[in-house]
Amino acid sequence: MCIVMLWLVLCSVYLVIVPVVTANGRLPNNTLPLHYDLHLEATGLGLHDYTYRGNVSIRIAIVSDTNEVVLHNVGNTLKSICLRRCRDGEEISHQLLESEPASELLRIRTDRILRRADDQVITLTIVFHNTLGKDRMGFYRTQYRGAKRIPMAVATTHFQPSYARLAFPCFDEPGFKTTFQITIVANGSHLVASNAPIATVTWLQDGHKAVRFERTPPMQTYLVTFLIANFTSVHTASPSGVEIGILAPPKDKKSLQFSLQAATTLLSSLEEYTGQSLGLQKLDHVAIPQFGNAMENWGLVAYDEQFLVLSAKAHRLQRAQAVLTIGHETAHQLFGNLVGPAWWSYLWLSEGFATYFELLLGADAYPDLLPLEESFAVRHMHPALMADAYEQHPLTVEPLSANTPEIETLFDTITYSKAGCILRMINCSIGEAAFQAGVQNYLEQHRNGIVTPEDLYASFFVQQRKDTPTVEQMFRSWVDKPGYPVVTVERLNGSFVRFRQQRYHNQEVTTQDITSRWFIPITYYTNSSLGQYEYQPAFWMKETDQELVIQLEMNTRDVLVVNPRQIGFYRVEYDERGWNSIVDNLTTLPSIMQAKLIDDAFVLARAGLVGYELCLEMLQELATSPDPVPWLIAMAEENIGYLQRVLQSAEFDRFLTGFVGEMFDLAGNVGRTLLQSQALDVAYDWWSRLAASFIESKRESSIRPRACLPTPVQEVVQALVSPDDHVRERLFARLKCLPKQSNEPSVLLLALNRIRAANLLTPGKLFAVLESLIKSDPGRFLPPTVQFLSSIPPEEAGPVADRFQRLLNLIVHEVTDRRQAAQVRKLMVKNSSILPANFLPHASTVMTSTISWHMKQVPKLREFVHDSHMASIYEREGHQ
Ligand SMILES: *[C@@H]1O[C@H](CO)[C@@H](O)[C@H](O)[C@H]1NC(C)=O
Ligand SMILES: *[C@@H]1O[C@H](CO)[C@@H](O)[C@H](O)[C@H]1NC(C)=O
Ligand SMILES: *[C@@H]1O[C@H](CO)[C@@H](O)[C@H](O)[C@H]1NC(C)=O
Ligand SMILES: *[C@@H]1O[C@H](CO)[C@@H](O)[C@H](O)[C@H]1NC(C)=O
Ligand SMILES: *[C@@H]1O[C@H](CO)[C@@H](O)[C@H](O)[C@H]1NC(C)=O
Ligand SMILES: *[C@@H]1O[C@H](CO)[C@@H](O)[C@H](O)[C@H]1NC(C)=O
Ligand SMILES: *[C@@H]1O[C@H](CO)[C@@H](O)[C@H](O)[C@H]1NC(C)=O
Ligand SMILES: CC(=O)N[C@H]1CO[C@H](CO)[C@@H](O)[C@@H]1O
Ligand SMILES: CC(=O)N[C@H]1CO[C@H](CO)[C@@H](O)[C@@H]1O
Ligand SMILES: [Zn+2]
Repeated sequence: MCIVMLWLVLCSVYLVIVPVVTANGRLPNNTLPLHYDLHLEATGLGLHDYTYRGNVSIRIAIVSDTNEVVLHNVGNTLKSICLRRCRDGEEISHQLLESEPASELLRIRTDRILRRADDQVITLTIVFHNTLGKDRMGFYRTQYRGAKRIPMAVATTHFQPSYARLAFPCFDEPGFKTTFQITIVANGSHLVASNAPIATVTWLQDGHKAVRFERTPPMQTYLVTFLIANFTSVHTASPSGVEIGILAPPKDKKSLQFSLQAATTLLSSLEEYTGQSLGLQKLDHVAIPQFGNAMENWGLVAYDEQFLVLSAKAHRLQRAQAVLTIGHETAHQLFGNLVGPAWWSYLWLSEGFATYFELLLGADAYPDLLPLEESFAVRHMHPALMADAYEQHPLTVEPLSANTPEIETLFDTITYSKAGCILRMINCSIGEAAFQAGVQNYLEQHRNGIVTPEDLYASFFVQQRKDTPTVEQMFRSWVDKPGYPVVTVERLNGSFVRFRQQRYHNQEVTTQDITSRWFIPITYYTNSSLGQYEYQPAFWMKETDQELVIQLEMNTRDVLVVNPRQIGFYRVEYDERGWNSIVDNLTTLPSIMQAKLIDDAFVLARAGLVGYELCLEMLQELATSPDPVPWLIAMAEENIGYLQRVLQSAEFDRFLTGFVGEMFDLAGNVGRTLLQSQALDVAYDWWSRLAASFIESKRESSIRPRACLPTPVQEVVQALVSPDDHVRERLFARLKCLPKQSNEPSVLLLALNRIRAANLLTPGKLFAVLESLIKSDPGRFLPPTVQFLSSIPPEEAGPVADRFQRLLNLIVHEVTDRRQAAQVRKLMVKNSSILPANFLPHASTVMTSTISWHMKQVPKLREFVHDSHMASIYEREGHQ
């Protein structure tokens, strides 16, 4: 049934141009949504009635003649569908072709052809109803404890990437930008909010109210949001006149000042850098119980409570995390919301800029809390180089089909951190002025529009020297293919140096790529060059240069460090003389250089390109003047952690304990910087791991290992299924500090089995959790993971074969002994039907070569450790 309305209002066509991106599962391009009127009623929320009713009326332009209108719908029960010509209200009869959960599509076939010339714009009105679920997708409910610990319900949304279709029928693809006029009917005593400011509130006779919001700017469906909760709020106006609000449960009212101030400062800083206004008169940030992370919903950003609710005594680490998260989401209001990627293939355009700006803005406003260079190195450069060493994906993923689980895998370290690193590399290569101008131009040109990477490239106008690549060439070189190079530096006579490039590989399980080459900005440090080439490249290696001999500004006796400031996205390998002079002078170099050098050394050692003695020598040097930045890098699980697992030597553990002790001495004083606090955290972790055998030392009294109480299975289950990374990390830390011989692996196994039995996580998410578990401490968590995987039947792993393969790939690289290798091989043989044909032989080669490497290296390293004074320092102090 159709209700006749004012059809003549707003029937004009104003087209957003949709680029032609076709791939599997995408919506057809002969219709184009222009505007939504969305009306939702959720009046029972305070009364344990979680149903909601809605109607949506979508104005749709006919781009080319068609007899179908296709959009998304999942889980909404449809009561009526009505199609009308906008111009005169003529009803268009139709039938429903498809509304199956599997396809997620709602396909409406019209009885006559819809004509572009004649019909122009039609209105599709759908009346539906649904229930607020609890699984943090779509329009869902959560709760917090109010006065007297009474549970209070909150209705909110999580739509990215494709869950708007769970809340209401819509064209749920990021290439469509439409305006939204939203009305929400709720209990009169609830706070109701959405993307836009409130336009009118109408009190209804039954004690409910209808809140009508202003029309939004053109925006994507994944950014739509609504909130119904009994929340409190604090507000302030930004210098540019935007009303900033923090919304939270009433009990938190006193703890919102820090985030209110941060949100205001960070927004001003962003507006100043970009020269762009927000496009909305208000920007609210809302603390949602158990949200897990944060989501940049336009004008009403959602956060887990920990990022907005900070008591006066909040730890620096929590404040830093809050600043970074608010900065990230604020940056998204321009990068992603105002200017949006046309398809998930270009997700890096929004996540890369948000990552870049979270630190740029954070360091600008809170320089003591977040030193820019060091924070970038620890937070982004190190993890991105680690992740990108495995065969994964390029930044631009094309083609990419409309498959939600596949799209979700793109929210990873590559899309966030690598993209942030590449943007920073280009900023430093072309200079801040040119970069900022390009960014401003990009936003200005595409305000309210959608973009592809080409649009970004075309926004830069840089006067190039003949021997440098264009900005587009720079970007494409790093964006269109996965991986990165290792640059080999060989000192020739005098100041001549030979540079070579080749792709860095982590002993790949899949094919070896020996042909990829990059445009590489070469920066360097020598004493004679007076800092000239530390940020801006001295020269470029081209994609055609496999090898290049160049004269640098340096004396024969100078130390040469290439990529000294960690700006280039590559690793550097030196010749023996180069490494030696670096080791001899290591402590005279700034800590950011030390960190890069030690990271490269460890990673190259793991790939067999240099010996581990080099790393140990460097550690020994660093121990004489410890600094948190190189420390954090050296102690990473992938670096020293790997070596410790391979060696399995009490003597090495003693050596490490000496090193950890030095770190405590450094970080033990008060007035710590953020990085020092983090370093101390890592030191605690190592201490508890190593402590088992040395606990009787005299340091014991001053350095207590963390409380390590046995964890009940139910708690492990809850932490594992939590969407919050921090909750999981805390669990891992707790599991890690239990003594190895305790029953802890079986607690983990029991928990994993329970998760599987009750289907608490999709197999894809479960594999992702297992991945993070292994990464956090392979020595401890690999065996139970392998044991668990052996019990998973094929039909569960099959549909997420990609993810399964990624997990196996990780496992294969972490195997350190024969017994484990045999178990993993068994797992792969049994599962060969869902693995690529060459996976098994390659994986076996990787494991065999790790083990034979192990046999060769271990005696040498043991000897090194034996002769080292570090172990003896420890002995002396420990037994005084
Ligand atoms: C619409 O999509 C088809 C393929 O599905 C393509 O051939 C055509 O060029 C597209 N048209 C427009 C206007 O984008
Ligand atoms: C909201 O909180 C106020 C004050 O505590 C209370 O009077 C009101 O009933 C609450 N409303 C709902 C819907 O829970
Ligand atoms: C609004 O919610 C409060 C608290 O749950 C409840 O007492 C009241 O009856 C509700 N009002 C209506 C009109 O449903
Ligand atoms: C949706 O329903 C409400 C209440 O019945 C009505 O006032 C409104 O006009 C409807 N909107 C549309 C677009 O049909
Ligand atoms: C951008 O480049 C300039 C040098 O032109 C540098 O001073 C600045 O720190 C760079 N920004 C970032 C975030 O690295
Ligand atoms: C050093 O080597 C470079 C390149 O191999 C050569 O061009 C140069 O003449 C040599 N210089 C000296 C002083 O030997
Ligand atoms: C570094 O260079 C300066 C001048 O350029 C010189 O005075 C100093 O001795 C050099 N230091 C070293 C360690 O070579
Ligand atoms: C710049 C610098 O400090 N260079 C020193 C590096 O170490 C060697 C010894 O190996 C010294 O001779 C250099 O002066
Ligand atoms: C898909 C598949 O073949 N899965 C097998 C993987 O290996 C385990 C045993 O290690 C089998 O139980 C699965 O059936
Ligand atoms: Zn983001």
